Amino acid sequence: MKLSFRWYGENDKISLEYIRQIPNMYSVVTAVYDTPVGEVWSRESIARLKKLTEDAGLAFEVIESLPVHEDIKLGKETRDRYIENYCENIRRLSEAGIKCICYNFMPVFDWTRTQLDHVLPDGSTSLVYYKEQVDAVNPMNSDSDLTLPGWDASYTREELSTVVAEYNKMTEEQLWDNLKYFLERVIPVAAECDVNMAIHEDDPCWSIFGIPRIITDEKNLDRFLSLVDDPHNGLTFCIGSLGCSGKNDVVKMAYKYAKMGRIHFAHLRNIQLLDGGFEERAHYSPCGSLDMFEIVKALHKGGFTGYVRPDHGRMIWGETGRAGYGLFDRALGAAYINGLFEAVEKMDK
Ligand SMILES: [Mn+2]
Repeated sequence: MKLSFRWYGENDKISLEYIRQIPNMYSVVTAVYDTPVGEVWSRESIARLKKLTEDAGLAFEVIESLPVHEDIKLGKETRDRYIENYCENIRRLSEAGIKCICYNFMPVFDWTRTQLDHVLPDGSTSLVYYKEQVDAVNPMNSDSDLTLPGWDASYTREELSTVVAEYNKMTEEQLWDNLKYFLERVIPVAAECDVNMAIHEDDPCWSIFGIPRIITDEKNLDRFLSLVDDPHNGLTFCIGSLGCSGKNDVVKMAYKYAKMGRIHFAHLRNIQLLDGGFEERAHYSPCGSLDMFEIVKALHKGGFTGYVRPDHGRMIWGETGRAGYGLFDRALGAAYINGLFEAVEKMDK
């Protein structure tokens, strides 16, 4: 496995120097943040990221994310222009040495949580999702003061209502059609450039506000992989996203998709399942509902050799900053991930 760490570019308060000091750190996972969604990333911006990263002694091989414009997900007539831009971004990133691109196909909301600083019993804080709080929010009601922390602030309340209404009219099958249309045009370009596309599961892995969500479980991941049956059409296997449904057998899926050679990137994080939702927890298995050892063992047994990053961490030791993306707890997670991989690899010998 190639250990990596998400870095939000030059505005990230966590320096590349600090990231490099985490044992076994191989690469950063980053993106161009100066360009609106759907437009082509400039070669200068890509080159700058590459130079900063490589000068710090880290590899520049993974992008998270290359976002998909809403018109593509909605299947609008304007989508072809955005898909052409998307393909151009793949070509440019490939020229710069990128080997893996993470993206998602979640309508509007991306990841959703109800609170970003929930205090855990040990005084650390983490992101949580309580279903009853989500159910109390109506994004269609423009008078409502209620809002959720992950919402895209670039939408006004009215714009949000409009786009949610558009998705409310859409069936899951239509969203599948739009995803297929996108993949059929993008994957051949990725294959030509030898870049692995890695879709991130919906987080959480169920429908919210009546909006379709499809990258949610084993049946749908099977369907996704068969839409374009090419190894470049693969997964970001995010165990925290899949694991928020107790119905997903994450250990089984880890082995199955690794064996198929379709996991290009793994997000490792632990969550505690609750009756009405979940809480993000420390990475160590006993702190949550996921058996991290069994998951890593399954990935290894399946022949996984891709990129791994500690996904969200808690805020600990007084650190402040971007929720889920502090240095300390993610570094602890990285050290734990190193230990698990070392153990399963040596047990094999
Ligand atoms: Mn993830």
